[in-house]
Amino acid sequence: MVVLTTPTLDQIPLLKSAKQIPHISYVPTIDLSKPEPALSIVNACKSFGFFKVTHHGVDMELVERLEDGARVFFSLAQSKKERWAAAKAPMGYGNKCIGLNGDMGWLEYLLFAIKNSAVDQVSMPGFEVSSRMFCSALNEYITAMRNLASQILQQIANGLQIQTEDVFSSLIENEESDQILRLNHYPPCPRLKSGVTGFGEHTDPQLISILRSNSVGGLQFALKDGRWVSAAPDPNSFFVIVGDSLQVLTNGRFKSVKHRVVAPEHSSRLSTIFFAGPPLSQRITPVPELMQDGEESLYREFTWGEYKKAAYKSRLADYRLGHFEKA
Ligand code: GA4
Repeated sequence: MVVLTTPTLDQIPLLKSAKQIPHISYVPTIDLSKPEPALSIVNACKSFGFFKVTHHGVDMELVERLEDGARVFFSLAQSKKERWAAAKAPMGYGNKCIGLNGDMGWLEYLLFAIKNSAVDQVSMPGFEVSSRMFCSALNEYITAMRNLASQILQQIANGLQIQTEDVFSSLIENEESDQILRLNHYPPCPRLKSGVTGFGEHTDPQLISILRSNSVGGLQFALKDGRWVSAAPDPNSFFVIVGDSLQVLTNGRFKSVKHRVVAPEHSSRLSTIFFAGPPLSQRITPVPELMQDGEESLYREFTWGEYKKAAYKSRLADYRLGHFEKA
């Protein structure tokens, strides 16, 4: 029998000086309905490693359906939710424990591996009736996120003046592409402590991640100078986050951005993140068309599968690309 021990609040770390984190006065915002967003996207990736997209064409009714399903799931009895935990780790339901190496945060979540563009078998004990509807919302949402991610990656190739427009997007459009959908629920945190870590600082290993939340804030980004800023929630937009793999594919022209979430004090934060990764066998190496004469790769060659394996051996805040940098 698997015995699950749930960490208590006093085991969750506090974010240093989280209270003083100012709101970022300017979030780079890309209106996808306007012509030629490529250069603005590339500039945002270079200067910030994140940006927001508006007029993205994603059906907000679908977003609501997914959020409703998530709310129903997270309000199930703890014992029911945990029946969908250990057997699938690191996928499935998780409560306060993040990854496999002792990281903890003030949240519960669902992680879905995506196989052939759809969630890998959702069979949730105790959630059978709602799970069919939830599953179709999940799959429709995944399709929408994949299309959005492809569109953004194509614009990135255009903005970098790479002739092969699909050089990045083709990596995530393959049936074998390794993608994850994550639903995070941050319950209001008892006011015993403030600045409790919801999800600790980290960079995402994939190419890009697309994050949407309800109207409860908490998301923070590290700027280039190391200062942390809070991003006001914007339920109608999507945040796009540069991941480690895109850093390597651009030979460091883009940097993956550190981000984290501070636990909410009064209301529940719900967020959904789509992580766009390539097939496991894909070599992650700088795009030749981007390299200037005599420019060498800053990284040793590796496949996405190798990077992912190394990521799962690391702690959340580790600088994972360090192992793959050339001396
Ligand atoms: C960070 C990005 C995604 O949420 C995630 C995370 C994964 C997990 O929660 O299982 C990891 C983390 C993330 C990077 C390092 C390892 C793996 C937790 C952790 C400590 C799903 C992913 O792909 O990498």
